[in-house]
Amino acid sequence: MSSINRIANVASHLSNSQISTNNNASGDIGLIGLAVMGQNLILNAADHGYTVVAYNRTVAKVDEFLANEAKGKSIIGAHSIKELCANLKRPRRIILLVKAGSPVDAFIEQLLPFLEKGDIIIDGGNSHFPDSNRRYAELGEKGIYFVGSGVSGGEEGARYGPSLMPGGAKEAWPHIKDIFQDIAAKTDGEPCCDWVGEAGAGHYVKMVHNGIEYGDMQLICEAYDLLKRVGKFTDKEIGDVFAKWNKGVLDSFLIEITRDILYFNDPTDGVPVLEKILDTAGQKGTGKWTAINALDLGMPVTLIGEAVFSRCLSALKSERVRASKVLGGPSVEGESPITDREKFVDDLEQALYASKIISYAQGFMLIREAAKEYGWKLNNPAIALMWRGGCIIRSVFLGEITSAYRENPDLENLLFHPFFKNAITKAQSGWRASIGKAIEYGVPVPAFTTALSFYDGYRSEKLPANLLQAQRDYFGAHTFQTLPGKENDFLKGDWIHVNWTGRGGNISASTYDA
Ligand code: NBP
Repeated sequence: MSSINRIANVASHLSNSQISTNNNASGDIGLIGLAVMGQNLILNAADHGYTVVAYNRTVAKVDEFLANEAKGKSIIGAHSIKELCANLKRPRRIILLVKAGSPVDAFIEQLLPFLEKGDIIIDGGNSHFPDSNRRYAELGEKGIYFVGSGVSGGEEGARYGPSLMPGGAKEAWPHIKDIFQDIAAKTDGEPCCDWVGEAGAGHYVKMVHNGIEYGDMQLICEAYDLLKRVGKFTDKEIGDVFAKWNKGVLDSFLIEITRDILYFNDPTDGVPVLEKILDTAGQKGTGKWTAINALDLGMPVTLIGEAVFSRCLSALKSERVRASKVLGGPSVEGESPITDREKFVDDLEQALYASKIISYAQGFMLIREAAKEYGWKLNNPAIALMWRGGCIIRSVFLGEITSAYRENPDLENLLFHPFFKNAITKAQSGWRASIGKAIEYGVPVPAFTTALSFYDGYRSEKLPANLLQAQRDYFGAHTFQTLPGKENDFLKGDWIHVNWTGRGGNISASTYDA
């Protein structure tokens, strides 16, 4: 038997004439990593007429795949890296869909002896963007084009149309554009995939996507908690609320699956499965990366930060159980205090919507700052469009964001766009009322409240940071600047230190921006 197990082969329909076919290889694209994402992406590409060469570290999985899911499709199994490379048209295009971290570097090392200048390595895993920056630079020196591509949409997305966020060596884009856009999700006929930007920009944007996903999920959880603990709604009733919301401004994948989760009962006793799940959340780190990067760049991405911390708090289950026995505070025992259930639900919808607007505004603020910091030219309308379909945060709402950035790609802040400015103005009373109820009855809503505090802070011409500066100067001689026109003989110079106590000296600390 040939070492290459060819199941079928269809003529490549790649329209890109730049792809040289000077060897006899028939593989349009190679893929390493036959776990859930890799297998489904291969099947997706094969459905679109591409011939895919598949390889996996545990080689037995190649044969298993070929004998089952891949049977009869334009998929070639390779049993070594050498075979994989030998079966690819030039420039070779190889996608890695393996566990992020050292496995990616290990495969790059293994691939290099079999690659030629101009070949393309695409990392489709959830890699941290600094790793992608490094790989882009290292491979660039060797004449290999590196693309770090965010892939979102889970198993089903990979199979039928994910959101793809490629960035890295721009020279690679003409060679992968057709296949990427063919296999990506489509929204109103447009592919949810476009070139993001340089170096690790694709993985950066995927990281922010995941951070926003954390935020959206936390907001939904807070709405559920309020409906349950204050409204005393049953799971079925909460499911009905989400079903209604999914027909309005909140129409999105996450609202839709939440509805389905709330309706899902254990067949053995009819009790909602949700009520049997331990309330400690896990995380794989992309939300944390986003929050850390926001701190590094000095951007107030507060909602994602709260969403990450909420998961951390949830993980302290045994401590919370002990605290619940000793720490007092308001709670609703017995009947719900809510008399107008319809208004309660409508207010909550507005709270969710307004908080979500803030979260996306913060996410795009971070992307804007990253572009400045890392010297990337990022395509904001394309980013919004890529998130519009195929991925976990897909929603109707992202269509509005796409339009806003198409109108003005350099929009300073989403909140300045008339659509979002009006939406948040309209949502405000319900947003504040919902938070008021949560505080009154002792239900934690960190994402709702941080969103509102950000909004109130962002729209404040004056914040109490004057006092903060005074405190810093008082104890550390950190100096301060005065408001325009307030300089005088006592307060003079660019950076001023005051001897607040009469005991300190006149030496100031070096200034710095925090
Ligand atoms: P996994 O993240 O579970 O990775 C499985 C693959 O990695 C297998 O091919 C496995 O080979 C290989 N692998 C591992 Br594990 N350790 C390795 C090592 N030390 N050296 C070489 N190969 C190694 O698969 P996945 O869930 O399909 O995800 C693939 C990538 O896509 C990941 O980066 C993930 O974060 C990302 N992603 C996943 C999703 C999702 O919904 N699952 C969504 C979006 C992105 P083996 O078969 O020999 O063990």
